[in-house]
Amino acid sequence: MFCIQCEQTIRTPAGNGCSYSQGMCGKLAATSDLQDLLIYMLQGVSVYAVKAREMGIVDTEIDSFVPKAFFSTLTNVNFDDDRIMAYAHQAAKYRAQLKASYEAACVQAGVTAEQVPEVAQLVLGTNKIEMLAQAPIALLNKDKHEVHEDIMGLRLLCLYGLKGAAAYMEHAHVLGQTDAEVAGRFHEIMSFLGEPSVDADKLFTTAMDIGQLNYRIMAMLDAGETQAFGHPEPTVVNTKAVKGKAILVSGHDMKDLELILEQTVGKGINVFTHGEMLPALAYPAFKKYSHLVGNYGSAWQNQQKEFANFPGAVVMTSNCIIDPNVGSYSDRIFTRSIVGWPGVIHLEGDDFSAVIDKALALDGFSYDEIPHQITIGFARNALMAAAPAVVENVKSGAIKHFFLVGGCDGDKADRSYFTDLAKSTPKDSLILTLGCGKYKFNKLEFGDINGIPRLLDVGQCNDAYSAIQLAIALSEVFECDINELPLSLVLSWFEQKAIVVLLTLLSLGVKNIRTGPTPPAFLTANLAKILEDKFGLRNTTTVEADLKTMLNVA
Ligand code: FSO
Ligand code: SF4
Repeated sequence: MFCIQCEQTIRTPAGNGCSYSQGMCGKLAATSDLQDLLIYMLQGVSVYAVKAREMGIVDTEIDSFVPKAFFSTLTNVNFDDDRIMAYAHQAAKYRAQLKASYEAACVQAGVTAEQVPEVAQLVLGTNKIEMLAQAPIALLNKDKHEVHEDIMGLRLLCLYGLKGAAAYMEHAHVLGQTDAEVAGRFHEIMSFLGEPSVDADKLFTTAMDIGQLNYRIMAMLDAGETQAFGHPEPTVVNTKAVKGKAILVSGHDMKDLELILEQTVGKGINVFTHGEMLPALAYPAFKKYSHLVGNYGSAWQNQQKEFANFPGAVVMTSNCIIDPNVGSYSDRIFTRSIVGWPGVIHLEGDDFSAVIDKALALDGFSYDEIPHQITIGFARNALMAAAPAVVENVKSGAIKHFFLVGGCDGDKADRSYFTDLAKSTPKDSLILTLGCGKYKFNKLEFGDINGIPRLLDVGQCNDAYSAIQLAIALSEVFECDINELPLSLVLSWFEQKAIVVLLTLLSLGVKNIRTGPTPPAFLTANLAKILEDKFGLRNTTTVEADLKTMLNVA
């Protein structure tokens, strides 16, 4: 196995990356190898999707399948070998289908079908033993002794960035948002990455293209969410237990939350959000459900404790899942869509009765905790509505600086940087949050500036789109470049969604972003230097030193 896609990857002087029998996340070598083989097969599908498009053939089912199956290979998404193998076999079927359509179209047009690269030619093994024997051809660093480490780093930056974009494509697709042009571009990049390039310039340009593509995808997702559920509005949310039977919904997929809420009406079950589902509580469409009672718990890395203590059923609609056997709740957690854990019940379709039955059979909370309330819901519209007041306060000098502290959480001790940073920001500054990293400090009291809360939660990690819109709006009002705004971006990265959000920001020309707690292990010192020279991208240092620079830079 070789996997180096997340922040917790194994780092040793001899070489970085999880490469022994098991990754830090618990992913076994066989699962990792099968995931690489799946990616290889998906790249082969994309090769034919590109060829088919040249002949005017577009298959929307396959366009949606490829990013969805790719999503299953992100960190903490799917640990179930059988499911990964099933995706690979489905990819083989789709590839054959596209190949047949392409070749038939060539015959009809009187042209010779083009030769396809090796990545589109593999005859996939029929069982696990055969597939594992094939895995070495798909190993991401298989030619590490032949290529420069910077090239390897750039390839991985592109592949992992595209994974993040694929995840957002699937989130958008669930909400009915697809775009044939976006899918076409996605296939082109997927196909390009299937023939490992040694051209640094081309790889760098591709990384920026992935960032641009993801900007369009985040706009699609924003449209999907707001068209389906309305625009988030500032909302006070309880974060404590409420007496009664209970279901906890985690992950990013609000369509699942809606189905669960509809199917639990009148059943005497309280529904709670968890992790990245917290922002759902701010959408108007969910406010009609009085049994959606609040948020329980915090970010993904605490789930083994929080799910173990939750006396009801748990649904993981997307990342991040970790071993449910540790907290002994594997019999009451359910996975959806691309998520998988061996032995855990996986639900397809729209029927959640298994979850409801489980929740009814469990005790639920026997007590009410004293409520603790937080305010959320400052996505695009709410931010824009607040923008005139914000502008006034900037003009009067009451607001001097904006901090965007976004991204993921994790359990490393040095992530306390983000709590310390938030606590140390000056009282005349606003803090925007997004992603699950906010749980480090979102229950603290930050006060307000002339009625504007100092802590404004924009939403999930994909709601970076809303934050970008606010920055663009402010730069228009103040007639300056985004980089001239008194705005500092600090990203706590963990996995591939954060990588693609970073690529999007860089591709939009946003400079001086800080990332932490540690740099991606696949970025070599050379690449980090290039990104610093070109974009001012740098790693977090100490809160004190960073704050000084951030406030001066403005
Ligand atoms: Fe967190 Fe996990 Fe949203 Fe990520 S739940 S870590 S960036 O998958 O998706 O913020
Ligand atoms: Fe290691 Fe992260 Fe890959 Fe898991 S996802 S194997 S922890 S690099």
